[in-house]
Amino acid sequence: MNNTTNTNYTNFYQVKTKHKGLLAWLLTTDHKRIGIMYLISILSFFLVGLTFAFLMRLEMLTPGPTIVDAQTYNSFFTLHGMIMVFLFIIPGIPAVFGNFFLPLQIGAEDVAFPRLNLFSYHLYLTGAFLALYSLIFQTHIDTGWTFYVPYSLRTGTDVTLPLMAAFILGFSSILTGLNFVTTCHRMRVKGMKMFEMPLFTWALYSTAWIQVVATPIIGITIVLVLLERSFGFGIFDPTIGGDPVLYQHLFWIYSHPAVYIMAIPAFGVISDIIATFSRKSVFGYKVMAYSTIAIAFIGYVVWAHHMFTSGMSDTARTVFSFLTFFVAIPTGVKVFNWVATLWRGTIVLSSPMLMALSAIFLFSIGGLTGLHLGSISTDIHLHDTYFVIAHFHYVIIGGILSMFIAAMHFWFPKMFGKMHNEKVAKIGVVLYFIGANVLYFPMFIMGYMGMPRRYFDYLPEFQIYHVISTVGSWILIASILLMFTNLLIAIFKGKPVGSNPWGAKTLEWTMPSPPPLLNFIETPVPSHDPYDYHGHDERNFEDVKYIENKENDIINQENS
Ligand code: HEM
Ligand SMILES: [Cu+2]
Repeated sequence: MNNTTNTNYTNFYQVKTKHKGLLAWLLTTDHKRIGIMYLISILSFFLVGLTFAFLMRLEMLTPGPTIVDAQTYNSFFTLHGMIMVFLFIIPGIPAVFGNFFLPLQIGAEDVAFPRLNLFSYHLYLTGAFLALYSLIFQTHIDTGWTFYVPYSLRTGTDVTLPLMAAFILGFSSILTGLNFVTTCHRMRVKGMKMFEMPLFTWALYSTAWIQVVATPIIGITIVLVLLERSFGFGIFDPTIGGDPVLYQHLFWIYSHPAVYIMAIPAFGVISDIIATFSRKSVFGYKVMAYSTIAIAFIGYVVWAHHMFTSGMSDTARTVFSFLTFFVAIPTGVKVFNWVATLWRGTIVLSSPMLMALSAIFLFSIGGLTGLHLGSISTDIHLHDTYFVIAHFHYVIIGGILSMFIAAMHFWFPKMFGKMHNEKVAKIGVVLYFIGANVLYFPMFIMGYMGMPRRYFDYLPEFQIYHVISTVGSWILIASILLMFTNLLIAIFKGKPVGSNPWGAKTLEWTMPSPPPLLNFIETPVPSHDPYDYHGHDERNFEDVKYIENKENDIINQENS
């Protein structure tokens, strides 16, 4: 393999379009640039959400007011939850790494609808700025990220702008989903079958269907809340004949499938990383692809497990409890097949691999404690306590944010043509693992003892757990900032690398780093095993003269 440096051809950073400077980015239709723009935007909002997380944990160091009053604390968890869910983790892996790598993994020159893709990003930015405007200039929303009625109909804080922001962000998600479904069906290189796409691509495909089918429901629900607030139609408000439980059904009919919009892409990243650093193809590839689809499907029919204390009938609760246990089967298949892939593999403990291994462990704790909440008898005791907070943060921090960070480290050399300091990255991963457990495990105990969520005050017997948890939040946040800083430094000072520093075997690693503007100058030859691409194409990209001429032709066409 000839690891040429990346100076011999036009990579997508160097493209000369009719626009200059910032406009060359904001008006680009290149999927790689759109991926990078999402990365910058999403990480900026993640840091805002993280700041609220830090402040919340600081407040919880002592009973009663520590740094803020109760009303401000209500806004902290609402803004933290809203920003983290709608501006970070739902767009998350698909918007950044899906945009950058989906076409590269299937041998395509771009997504099916490049201009629509740019429009989706502009919608994301519009929604984000609406949320930011409300954050800076309006009285901070205090309803919780679930915007439950009737309180969200009555609160004097600003609900309208955050709801409109969520509505617009929903459209960005739907259009991205539409783009990715069509891209997987229509843009695969000639001869590549659906069951020859890597599992990350399968994960994006399944997620895209949830984005398209589930997101409109939260859109409608938000419109109904805004109409009810303005005109009092009596849809949700019980004092005028409305039904607040109807709102909960509509909200969770979207928001439970939405947790799979968050989780499934992370599963795809785990599969590609485990295969790369076990030096093996994924065990049970086809079953893994089917289990991704199965999780997406079953995820539609479990939503009411969030409402076991809402007064539902026993029959309905039993059905939803059973279906919730059912979704554990395809999820268990994934964990089993990841471990089976490791079995007798040649394990390389790189930072992405270390994070993937920690994710399998932490996510399993999150998943298994989901069964405590899925069984009616224990859920009645644990609902709305810190046990729930611990459960979904073990899933989110343990299995999803961790994989967003692992994806940043794994694909960094491909995106930027440079390598980061792996030693610092590994220290970051270990601190992340320790911080996450010290922060969230005490919350399981507090929840079992009855500590309610969303309370800014508590009884003295909970203080020791809150103190430990807050110290954990400092370790976790420090680890995240360490890893981000390490990568930021590497963008400017990292050691240049060739096309495949990890020795990975999916298609994107056969091309130069960063990739050429046009992606594939030579049409790649599809491989039956998506994790066995090294034999084929690599040499084509060394034909620099040919690449440059071809590119200049196209750039001139574009500028003419
Ligand atoms: C990394 C550091 C983080 C820390 C220290 C943290 C801490 C917390 C705490 C303490 C609460 C409970 C507040 C309460 O009920 O009193 C909370 C709620 C929440 N967190 Fe996090 N969190 C973090 C990251 C995240 C991420 C990455 C996400 C999602 C992507 C997230 C989503 C949520 C949501 C949805 C809530 C519920 C908010 C509500 O009750 O309305 N968190 N977080
Ligand atoms: Cu759920």
